[in-house]
Amino acid sequence: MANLAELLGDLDEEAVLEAIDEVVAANGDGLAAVAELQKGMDKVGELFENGEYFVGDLIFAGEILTEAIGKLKPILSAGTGDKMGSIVLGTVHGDLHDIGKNIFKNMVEIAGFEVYDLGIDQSPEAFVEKIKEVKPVIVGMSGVLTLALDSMKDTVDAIKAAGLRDNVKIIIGGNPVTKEACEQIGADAFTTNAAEGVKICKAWV
Ligand code: B12
Repeated sequence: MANLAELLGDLDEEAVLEAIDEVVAANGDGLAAVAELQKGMDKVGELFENGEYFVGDLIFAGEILTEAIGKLKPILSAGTGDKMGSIVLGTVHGDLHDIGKNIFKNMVEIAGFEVYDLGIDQSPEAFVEKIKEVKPVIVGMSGVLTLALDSMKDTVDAIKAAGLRDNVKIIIGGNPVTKEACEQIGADAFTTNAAEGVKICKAWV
């Protein structure tokens, strides 16, 4: 059987999209394919750390992953039935990175959540307005710059000031988040792994 992780690691777009059908047919559902794609992203990350891949390769890997997940979505959501709940998600103010946010978005949508994606560089006010509008169960904040941690704290403070803090669970993600940062920011959970983030959200609803 085609090795999806290896193909994604090699950035072979066409082969990844072809192999998905094969992996789905062999396993009966799309879950094995998602696991393989995650492994492939780990490989891309390792090659980047080793200096073999560059930023452009990371971006391309993110694009292949988005396409692959798009192809898997109808298969994965077929048995999901009702929506699990809604999530307001965004990359916080000052930060333009969104590859990790988009991976989490895709994975949590597959798990059955409805995601309102604000996009990148989102102010605390933008989060507050969207929370008022759609009344989500969960708020997800993403950021990879060190300064994103300050923006995350400002956003939680704005949510508190608007009197909305008790209505939502807050999860933060992105490379710089830690347990200590999570406590200082006042979020309910943190993770540097999208799959773990999905598990946490599922446990909340
Ligand atoms: C790709 C990249 C870019 C791309 C971004 C493209 C895009 N559309 O996102 C481009 C080239 C545009 C870019 C720009 C810049 N970058 Co940059 N970038 C990176 C790089 C190489 C990878 C980041 C990434 O995508 N990682 C892969 C993803 C999958 O990982 P992740 O984000 O952690 O996400 C995972 C989890 O954390 C989780 N997750 C993420 N979000 C969320 C949210 C929730 C709710 C949950 C549950 C989970 C979750 O799910 C993901 C999958 O498991 C990093 C270096 C590195 N090794 O991290 C530098 C890095 C982040 N960049 C850096 C810098 C400095 C910049 C620039 C300022 C460069 C410049 N001088 O112009 C600008 C920033 C502009 C700005 N204001 O944001 C620095 C940050 C330094 C710092 N400590 O603040 C880094 C660390 C590079 C470095 N070593 O110096 N960058």
